[in-house]
Amino acid sequence: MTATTVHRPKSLAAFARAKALIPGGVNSPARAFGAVGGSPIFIDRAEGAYLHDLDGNAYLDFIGSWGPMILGHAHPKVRAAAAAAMLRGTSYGAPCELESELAEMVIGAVPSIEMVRFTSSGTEAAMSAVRVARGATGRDKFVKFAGCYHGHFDAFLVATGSAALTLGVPNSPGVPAGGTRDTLILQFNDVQQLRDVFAAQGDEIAGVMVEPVAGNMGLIVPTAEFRAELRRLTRHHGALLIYDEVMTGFRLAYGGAQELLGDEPDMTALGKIIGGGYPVGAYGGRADVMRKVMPAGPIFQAGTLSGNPVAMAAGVATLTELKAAPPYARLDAMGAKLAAGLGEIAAALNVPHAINRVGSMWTFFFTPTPVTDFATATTADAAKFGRFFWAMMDRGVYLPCSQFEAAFISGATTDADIDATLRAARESLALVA
Ligand code: KE4
Repeated sequence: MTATTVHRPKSLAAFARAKALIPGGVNSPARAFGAVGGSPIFIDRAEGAYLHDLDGNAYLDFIGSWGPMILGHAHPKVRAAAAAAMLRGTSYGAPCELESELAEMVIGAVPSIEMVRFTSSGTEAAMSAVRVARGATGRDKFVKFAGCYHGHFDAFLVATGSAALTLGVPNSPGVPAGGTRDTLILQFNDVQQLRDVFAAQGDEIAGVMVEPVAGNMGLIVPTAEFRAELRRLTRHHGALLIYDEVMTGFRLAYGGAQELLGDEPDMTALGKIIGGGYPVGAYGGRADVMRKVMPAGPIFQAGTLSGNPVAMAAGVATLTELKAAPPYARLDAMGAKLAAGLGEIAAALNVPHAINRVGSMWTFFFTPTPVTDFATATTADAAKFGRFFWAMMDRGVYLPCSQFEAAFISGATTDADIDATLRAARESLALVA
């Protein structure tokens, strides 16, 4: 049963058709609306800040394809670049200059990246970065944080243990115990636990992978102390610090979260925005480390469509636009207005809430508890979020379909859109209060 009051027969029929063909009717679980109930809405087209479904409904889009669409959908310059590239062929299986053009832009933008390798997804980028850290250090163990998501690589798919350090155990069938044996799960923002782990095992740890601003348990901001200790301890013990900026890269600043925060990891994983809506991931970092990647070095990694010319062209067009007309100040101002407005509305309605935001990334948590890590994030009332999600959807506002995801404001969003969102939120929060 879903809380929607709008009948969307064409989406329902499309979902029924898809479920007979594709597991769960979707090609990525996050889209199935499992966390909010009901059936996913099938999209007919997207333009600017809006999605349009098969039943003719329009929605102000706060997912933006889970981050990539910072310029808005179907941006004319991105569309034109991809179309022009397609006229020259869609995939060569051989190098082309567009790969170097996007590489130069990424290296020029991201402080920690001296050399970069493109992949076709963020998962490939993150998993390759871990393989490189292991190959470069000769060590097997690596650290991730409960609630951070780095894609579906076996070693990342581990249950989050108790508050104390736990060796990861798989939380998906098909992942052998050995696949996660060397994954250490810690708590985001827990400085003491980090110190304890490195004191005990620091010289066995190949790397630490972290979302420098977490977006996959809802938005959570790292403390300066946590980030400083991550850098100090990894450097002291010869482990590589890997920032997973698949979501935050080119989102929070042109140089990503690391530019905004003034941090310099050893490696960075990227994705989403750098493809402008096409499948692109990337990992990069210190030249001495990246030169160990095959064929320059012995660490293997490959991909048929890595560096695809059409995707590279879309990425170049996207980053060119972001550099020529940086949207970050306006995105931050709209984010601030939205967060303040939501807070005022929720307070007036006595709805317990916590709002976390950095720039254009934000999450409204249905909990009175400040959300600083996975444990506090999971105090949120996910069922209430599901009712809020559908109330907003029925008012033409498309939020991420889970309490534990970040929302994204796009550069195509206007102040009038933010005002309309606040009007919809006032009605929706009153309904679910
Ligand atoms: P992809 O393999 O989905 O391109 O990237 C994996 C990934 C890696 N690192 C971070 C920080 C990420 O956020 C992601 C993917 N993000 C999810 C949304 N939370 C993608 C949505 C989906 O899985 O469909």
